[in-house]
Amino acid sequence: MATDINKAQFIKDFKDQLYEDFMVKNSDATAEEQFVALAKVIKNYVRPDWFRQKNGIVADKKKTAYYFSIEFLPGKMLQTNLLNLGIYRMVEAALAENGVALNDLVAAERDMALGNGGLGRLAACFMDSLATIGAPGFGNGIRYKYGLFKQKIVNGYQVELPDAWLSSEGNVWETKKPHSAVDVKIYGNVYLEPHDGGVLKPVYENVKTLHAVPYDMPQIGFQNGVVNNLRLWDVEIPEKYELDYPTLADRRRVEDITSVLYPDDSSREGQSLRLIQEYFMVSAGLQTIVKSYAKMGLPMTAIQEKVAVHINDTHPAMAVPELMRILMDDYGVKWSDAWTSTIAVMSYTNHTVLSEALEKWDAALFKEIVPRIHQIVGEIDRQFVAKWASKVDACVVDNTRIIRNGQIHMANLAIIGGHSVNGVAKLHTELLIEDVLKDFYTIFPEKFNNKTNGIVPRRWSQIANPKLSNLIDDLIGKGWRRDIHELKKLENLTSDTAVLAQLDLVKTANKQRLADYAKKMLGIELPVNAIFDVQVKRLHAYKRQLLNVMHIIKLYQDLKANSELELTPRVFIFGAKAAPGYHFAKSVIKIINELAALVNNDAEIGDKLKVVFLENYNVSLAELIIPAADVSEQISTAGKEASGTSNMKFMMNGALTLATLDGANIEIKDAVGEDNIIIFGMDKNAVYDHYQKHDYNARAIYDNNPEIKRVVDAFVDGTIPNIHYEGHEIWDALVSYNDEYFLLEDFDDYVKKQAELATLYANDKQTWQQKALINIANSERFSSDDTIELYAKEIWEIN
Ligand code: 26V
Repeated sequence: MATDINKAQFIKDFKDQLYEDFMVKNSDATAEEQFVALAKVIKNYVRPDWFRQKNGIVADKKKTAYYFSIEFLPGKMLQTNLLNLGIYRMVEAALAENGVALNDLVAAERDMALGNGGLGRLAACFMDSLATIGAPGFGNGIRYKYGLFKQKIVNGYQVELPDAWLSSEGNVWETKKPHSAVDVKIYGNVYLEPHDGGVLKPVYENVKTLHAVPYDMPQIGFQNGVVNNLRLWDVEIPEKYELDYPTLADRRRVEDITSVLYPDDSSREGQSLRLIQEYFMVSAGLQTIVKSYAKMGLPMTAIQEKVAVHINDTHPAMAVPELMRILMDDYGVKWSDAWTSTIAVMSYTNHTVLSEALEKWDAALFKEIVPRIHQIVGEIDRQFVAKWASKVDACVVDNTRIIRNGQIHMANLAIIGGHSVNGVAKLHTELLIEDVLKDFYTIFPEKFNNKTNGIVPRRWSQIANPKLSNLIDDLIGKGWRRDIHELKKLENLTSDTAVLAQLDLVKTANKQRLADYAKKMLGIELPVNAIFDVQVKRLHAYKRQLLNVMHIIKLYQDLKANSELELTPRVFIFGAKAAPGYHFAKSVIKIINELAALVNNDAEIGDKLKVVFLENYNVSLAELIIPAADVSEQISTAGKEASGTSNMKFMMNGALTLATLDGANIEIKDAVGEDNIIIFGMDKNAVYDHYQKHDYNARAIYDNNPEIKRVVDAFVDGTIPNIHYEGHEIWDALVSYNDEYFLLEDFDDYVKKQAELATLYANDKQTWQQKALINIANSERFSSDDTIELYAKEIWEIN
């Protein structure tokens, strides 16, 4: 075990590795070289456990869960790996004795950003938790050459640059496994040919073959000797398939398959690419899984006893027909048996209620790219309709079938082809049942269940917030580092004024750490006595960054009207990437930056208000920002945010949540009690009421509420410079197009609750810290270890 390694042995291993890789002495090595050497030493330490877990699956015939996801967003791995191996302190000390600061090596690692937001970050938390609870659970995804774009802000605008995260040698944590490569067939024609005994076998013509090569990354459990595997697929063109791709352009198109996450799908070309990505990942993963199951020597019709496949959002939903294909075409299983097995193997998580994010494919395109899969989907759809047409209303069948109006509905495929559908927070699951997937619920009520999201506590406390962690050690001992539920003990200390004062000191130190970063990046001085009010998440209209902006405009206008106004100093911090094609979201970024320039440079405003937009929000930046927050902004329109997970990270780090009753905010409220969270605005019923009655009238609010009018007009009246175009776009969205996300209706309550919390912060810091402590204590409820335990037991039935 790695925990047995002592300092002397470690330093020898480290120096040998530096010598082997770079022929350099430690004293001459760069931080990058030292990082690579350290990572390789760690990989050597875990290799025996990693190997045992991978081989144990066949040898011990263990049931294994495979988590299929188009996104994985782990961020950096060095600290997590050291911590989980139980050698963090030893390595840190040993390196220090040799003149190396571990933090410099941490800084040298690139973020692995193969994801866009909550979906990918959740997958990364789950990988850690699966290993930590000791469950055999392997990840399956794509090894993108470029991560999500790197965001730069130029003249206030978002500019997207490629994120070339892989060094010339690749990713140090991965191991390429060429001998485990498999072939994936796309395009061409398929027809079925009768064979002996009436069996139909597919004959392929003119197909193109993609060679899928896996790269494996160890997923280390927390101090338990378990190392799971995250397998990411890359594409290659071996000599034997060269003729499939005669021109350079052909070869480039193949390379594109593992080039970027979510390629622009505004053209048919782009759509093809996305569809090929999805099939590539699903087919390569499933072929491997079935092959390894076959080695167990058990009947193919019992595969569900050893294999669970999870479809994370709809992108891997082709796993359903692909497993059918492999079982029937490659292993001769008959349709009815293959179907029984497939349903038992597959399960699906829905991560959004937004209809534009529920994937649909043009059936003709689907048929062109994956003709055999198209046939199988057609047959699944035909049998589904035949079975249910006589049992339920025609419109129920119409709303739930897979192929409709020339489109293939991927969520429908995942639901029909699996045994479990889950939402990611209580309200979200209710909405799936009552609204979004209502017709499915009438057919398959037994498939529906809730699994509220969680976060991996180690990264979001011990790693992100060492100062708070040390304080917690002093207060309740170190047991919480292993068992997060021990955080509950902190509730006994909420009236200890000395503890509250210490908590305040820790928060201030974390704010200073962030202020130093802002100074370095933006040259701006942030006053750490101010409230740090933070909103970090993907930029989307439903998340309502714009509501936050409107509040800032109001404060600015109030101060300009009366410079004597008593106002608790406030720093508003934003971090957000906008999808490259999402025009509105990009306009909001521009407006935030122009508002920041206006406010920050106004001498009259001084330190009372500061606004910063920190570019390139990613996991590492989250680890810096979240511990520094006093206020966590979770202000989506009720009913729209499936769960949210940064809300959980903020509470774990002692921020107070300012929230609508949406997603997991509701469960946070249940955990901390109404007095320790600030709730505002319409609830889901109020929102749905407007939908039903069609009675929302943004123009009337604008006309009748002078304060709102003043704020909204600031977008177009020159108050904020340089936003002529964007300002009108926003004004129109709010007034002319009737404010789809109800900002105007929620504005007054939001402003009121903001003012109340500011007063509390200014007048009664002790009560504030008391609430913060209650939040930290109760964040134990949101550990992804517990969430994944429920997936393991209730969905995958693995040990
Ligand atoms: C993605 C996109 C991308 C392009 C612009 C439109 C759009 C709209 C929605 C989405 C959602 C993708 C799925 C997703 O990331 N959902 C998030 O999943 C988290 C983990 O369950 C959850 O905490 C978040 O609430 C949910 O938004």
